[in-house]
Amino acid sequence: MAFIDKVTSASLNVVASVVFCASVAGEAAAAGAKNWEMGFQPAASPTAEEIHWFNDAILLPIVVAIVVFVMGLLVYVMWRFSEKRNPAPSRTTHNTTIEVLWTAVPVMILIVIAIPSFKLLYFADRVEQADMTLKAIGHQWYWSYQYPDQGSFEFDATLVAEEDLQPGQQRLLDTDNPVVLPVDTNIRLLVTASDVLHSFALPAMGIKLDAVPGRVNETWLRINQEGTYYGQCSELCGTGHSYMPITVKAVSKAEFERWVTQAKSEFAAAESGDGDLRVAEAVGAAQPAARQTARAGD
Ligand SMILES: [Cu+2]
Repeated sequence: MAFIDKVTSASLNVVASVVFCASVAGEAAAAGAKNWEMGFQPAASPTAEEIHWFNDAILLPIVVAIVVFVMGLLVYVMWRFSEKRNPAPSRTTHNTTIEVLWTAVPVMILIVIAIPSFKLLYFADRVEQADMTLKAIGHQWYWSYQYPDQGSFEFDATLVAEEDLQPGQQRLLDTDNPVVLPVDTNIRLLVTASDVLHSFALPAMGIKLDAVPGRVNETWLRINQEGTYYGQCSELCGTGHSYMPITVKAVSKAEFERWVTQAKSEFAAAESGDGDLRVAEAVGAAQPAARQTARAGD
């Protein structure tokens, strides 16, 4: 008995230390991607948690089973029907049973994948009760952000150049004005673009949403841990495509309120020269000119 007790307590210790290491690693890794990372970044929002579950519980087992089955068949066929064992091959070309099977079984596998997949799509689509809204606008080549519920201030977030990087900042991932968001808050995320297609991608939140000019796409996030999270534009949008990263600083609610107060005054000056209005005016001005040109050509 004593031996069994020792073994049990030893194995419990191992389990406990593995769990502890995993949770510590999870905490450290929450702040963005790591070198040589193979899997997903640790999930920092409910959508990302659901995506990880979908991958680990549904997709991976199915993929592994298919690979093992097909590899097994191949090995068996190579062995059983080699020239040595099967010198006079059969001339069979059709087999109804097996043809029905290899059509019906993949269809059933796709249905098994589709049901949780659709559930997940609807889960990520929008949140019932949003506590605040963040609007991200893609430009060539930076993102700008609006906080309509906090006084509607807006700012641009541009890449920190390599020579300006501060200690702890990541090359090609840190921006001069990180998006500050509160943890444990349902945040509605609206995404659009001002010029060409961009895509707002934030792996730790399970978000990848197209930014389409003239259209607003919606999703949501609820960050469950303070830290810095990184994302990138994920739609080829021109030569500066890789230079428009997304830096999110998740802070406590109290810290967020402090930041809002400071950001309102900081970005108010920038807001007085309304960039969007100027674009609208320029577009409006260009249209009559284009029509006149067309008429002149008639
Ligand atoms: Cu882009």
